[in-house]
Amino acid sequence: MEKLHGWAHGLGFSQIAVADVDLSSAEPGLQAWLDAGHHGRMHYMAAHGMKRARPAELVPGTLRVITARMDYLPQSTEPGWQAVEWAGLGRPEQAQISLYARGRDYHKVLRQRLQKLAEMLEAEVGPLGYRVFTDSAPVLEVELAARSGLGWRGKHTLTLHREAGSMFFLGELFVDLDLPPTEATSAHCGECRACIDVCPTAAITEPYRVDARRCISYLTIEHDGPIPVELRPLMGNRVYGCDDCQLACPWNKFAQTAVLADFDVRPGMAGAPIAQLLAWDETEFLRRTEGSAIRRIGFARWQRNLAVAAGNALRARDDAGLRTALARAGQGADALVAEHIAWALSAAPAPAALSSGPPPAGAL
Ligand code: B12
Ligand code: SF4
Ligand code: SF4
Repeated sequence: MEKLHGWAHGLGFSQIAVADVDLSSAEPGLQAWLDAGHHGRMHYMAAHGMKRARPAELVPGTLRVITARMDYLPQSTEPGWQAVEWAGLGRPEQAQISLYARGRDYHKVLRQRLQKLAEMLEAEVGPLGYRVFTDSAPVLEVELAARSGLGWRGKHTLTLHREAGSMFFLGELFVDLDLPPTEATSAHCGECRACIDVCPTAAITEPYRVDARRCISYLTIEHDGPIPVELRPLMGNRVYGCDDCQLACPWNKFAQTAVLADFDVRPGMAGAPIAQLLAWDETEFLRRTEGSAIRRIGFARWQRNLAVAAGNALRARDDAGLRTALARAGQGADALVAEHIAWALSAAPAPAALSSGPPPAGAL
C-alpha cells in the first residue's frame, strides 16, 4: 500500500483509500431519491438501478475499490478565494462558471492518471483485473469515498475532508485484489447548516438530500430542456454549475489548490462579460471549450444558460449592449434558445434612476 500511495501522489492525487464492495445499506437512500423523482431527466441515474450500489455486479470479479481524490482549485487561487467568488456572483453582467470547470475536463485528467496507477500496480503484483471510473458509470462515488475514509458526507451530499474541504474530484479503480479496506472518518458537520441555508434554489431539501431538479448545477449542465421559469431568476449569473453550497461551507477554508496545472483557469472562463460570451458562434464555442467539461453541454445549452443570466442582469440593470448581444444571438437560434432569449428580453428596463438616491415621495 505504501508504494501505491507514493505512485498516487506522484500522479497528482491527494489521497487514496480502499473500500469494500458491500454498499447494500446505501440502496434504500438511492431508491428513495429515485422514487421521489429527484434525478429529474437524468435517465441514466434510474437506468442502471441498483447496479450503482453493487460494484461486483457492475464489474464481475471486483473485490475492492481503490478510491482516489484530486484537489482542483486552480493553482493561482489565493487565500480568501471564497470572497472573490461571492463578489463575482454579485456582478450580474459577468458570467459565473463553476470553479471545477474553468480548466481541463476532469474526466480526462483523472481517467488517464488512474489508468497509469493501475498499470503501475499491475507491474508490481502481476496480472490484474481492473476498471477505471470517474463520474463515468453507475458508481456511488461519494458513498465509496466516505466509507473508505476520503472524508465524510457533508449535508450538501458531497465528500468533505478536514484538511481539504470538498473542492476535489473523486475517481476509482475497481480491482480483483483483496486489499485491506481503510477506515471511514468521523463526520464534522455538527449543527451547521450553512450549505442548506445558502442554496439559491432550496435544492438541499433536507440534510443529505439534493433534489437535482432544483439544483443549478443540474439545470445548467444536465438538463436538456427549458429551464423552469420560476427558477430562472434564482440562478443569477451562474451559467455553468454552481459552487454556493461549497463556498458557504466553513471546511473549505482548508481547501487545497491543485497539484496539476490542468485545472488552471482558461481565458474567458472567469469573470467574462455575458455579452462577450453571447457573441461566440458555435465554432468559437467549440474552439474555446476544447478539452473542457463545458463542451459536453453543447452550444444550445450554453446559449440557453447565457440567456437566463442575461435576463437576470437586465432585471438588475438595463443595458442596451446586452440587449443587442441577445438579439444577435437569437438570429438563427433553435426554439429552446429563442424562448430563453425572448424571456431575457422581456425584462422591463429597470428604473435605474429610482434604484439610487432617496425614494420618491409617498414610496414609504
Ligand atoms: C448525479 C450527480 C449530480 C447531480 C445530483 C447531485 C446529488 N447530490 O445526487 C447534480 C447534477 C445536481 C450534481 C451536482 C454537483 N455535483 Co455531482 N455528481 C453526480 C454523480 C454522477 C452521481 C451522484 C449520485 O449518485 N446521486 C444519487 C443520490 C441518491 O446520491 P446522494 O445524493 O449522494 O444520496 C445518498 C444519501 O445522501 C442518501 N439520500 C439521498 N436522498 C435520500 C432520500 C431519502 C428519503 C433517504 C432515506 C436517503 C437519501 O442516500 C444516497 C445513497 O447513500 C456523481 C458521480 C458518481 N458517479 O457518483 C457526481 C459528483 C457527486 N458530483 C460532484 C460535483 C463536484 C458536483 C458539483 C459540486 C458540481 C458543481 N460545482 O456544479 C454539484 C454539487 C451539488 C450538490 N450539492 O450535490 C463530485 C463530488 C466530489 C466530492 N467532493 O464529493 C462527484 C463525485 C463527481 C466526481 N467524480 O468528482 N451532481
Ligand atoms: S450546487 Fe448550488 S443549487 Fe445545487 S445544491 Fe449546491 S447551492 Fe444549491
Ligand atoms: S456547510 Fe456545514 S452542514 Fe454543509 S457540508 Fe459544510 S459543514 Fe456540513
